[in-house]
Amino acid sequence: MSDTSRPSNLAAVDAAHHIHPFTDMKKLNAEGTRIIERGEGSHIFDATGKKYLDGFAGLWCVNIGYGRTEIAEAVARQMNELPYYNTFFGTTTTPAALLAEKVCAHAGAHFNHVFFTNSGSEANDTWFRMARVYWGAVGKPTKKIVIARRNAYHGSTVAGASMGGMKYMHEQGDLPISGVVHINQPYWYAEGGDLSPEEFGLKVARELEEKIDELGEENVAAFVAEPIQGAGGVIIPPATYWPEIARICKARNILLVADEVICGFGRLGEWFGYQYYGVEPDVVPVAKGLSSGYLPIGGVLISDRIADVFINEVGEFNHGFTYSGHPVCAAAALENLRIIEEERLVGRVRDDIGPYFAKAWGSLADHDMVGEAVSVGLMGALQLAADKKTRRRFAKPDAAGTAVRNHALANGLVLRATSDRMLASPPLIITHEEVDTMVRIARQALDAVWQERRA
Ligand code: PXG
Repeated sequence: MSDTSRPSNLAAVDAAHHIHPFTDMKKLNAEGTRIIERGEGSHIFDATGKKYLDGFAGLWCVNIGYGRTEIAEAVARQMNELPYYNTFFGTTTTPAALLAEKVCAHAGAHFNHVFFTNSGSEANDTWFRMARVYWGAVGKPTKKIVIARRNAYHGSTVAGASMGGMKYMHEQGDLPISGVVHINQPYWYAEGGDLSPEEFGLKVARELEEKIDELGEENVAAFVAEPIQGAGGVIIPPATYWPEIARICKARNILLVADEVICGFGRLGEWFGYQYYGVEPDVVPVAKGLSSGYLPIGGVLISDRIADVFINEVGEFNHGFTYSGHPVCAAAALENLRIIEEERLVGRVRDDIGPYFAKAWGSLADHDMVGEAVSVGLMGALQLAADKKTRRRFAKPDAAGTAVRNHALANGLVLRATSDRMLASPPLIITHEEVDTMVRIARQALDAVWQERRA
């Protein structure tokens, strides 16, 4: 039996051998890494025994909370029965087929098919190829360009990072690849100027129409966007934005791709973010909350319009992963969805904990350092401001965000900072009392940093 118990020098072992994602390794090795050992409900515990309220659900994913033994048991059962088999050569497995059925059941009548991947990045790289194959098969082979947005996040693989709008990612590895162009994001606080949020929402949505017309509708395959940008800072679009985007995609005959990797599976109080915004996409990449992060699994839902073409016209789609529909990951996802259904967690977010969170989190808007405190469901952001009246931001926005995050962490709350926005995305099972604790610690952190900055 392999030994995974913790040696006393684990931090040194990690520093010597482990390259972390999105991490300055020299800095991390100098500061030392935290070892997370255990999770229970909405809490995690580090190796020193310190307890943290996880206001971020791992990395936007542990929707059902930690320590759910039902999942461990479902996984163990599947491991013992069939730890692996592929879905390539005329075979399937019980969990893969049942999961495909269940995911589609929540997605709306026009979604009846899913292609499984291991992650959100792979889901985005998968539909990037699918979209081009689709248009080729329907006699429009020049429709190839994907329009995406600045400050979007769609993953770290080549197509995913290209469609993402993170400049610091594009700078590494000569991205974006050709065939990907970016338009502005609906970030009113930072970029809305004198326009009202509603006017600004329409203006940035119409950039899509202008870009399609500039490129030629016959050259554009798809537009991709997160219903609410996650890693970019929980950018909640003005109410005018999504209906206008949907209108334009329909009018110009381009595929609408809603990247639901974060918003999917209940975070916004609906099964999917597009349902919250009342729009009907053609393609939906998912991951994270599909298994609540217990095991890696993602997928791409395709609407009947696309599935019909793939099934009846394309023949073989030359694409797939060894672990597409992995039976153990699919078993974990199935059990996760069963729990979300049985405990009515989506309705709980919509009717109970979401409104409670909105009120509690929104109360932070009265803080001198908070420009806006916004949320939808259990996805929230605090915009830090040097002068909230003029929407002036700190000269060093990253430093302000990091300082608030570090204060919160020291006091037992995990919050994420994207530049000068503090992000919250707690497990869907978080209690009212835990929300109160989150807001109390966040306020203490804001107070402390506001004092330091003014000192
Ligand atoms: N799309 C969206 C909208 C995401 O948020 C991905 C795709 C990629 O998924 P995978 O499973 O390949 O990581 C994501 C992932 C952050 C952070 O710092 C966010 C993500 C990943 C890592 C860090 O907020 N989101």
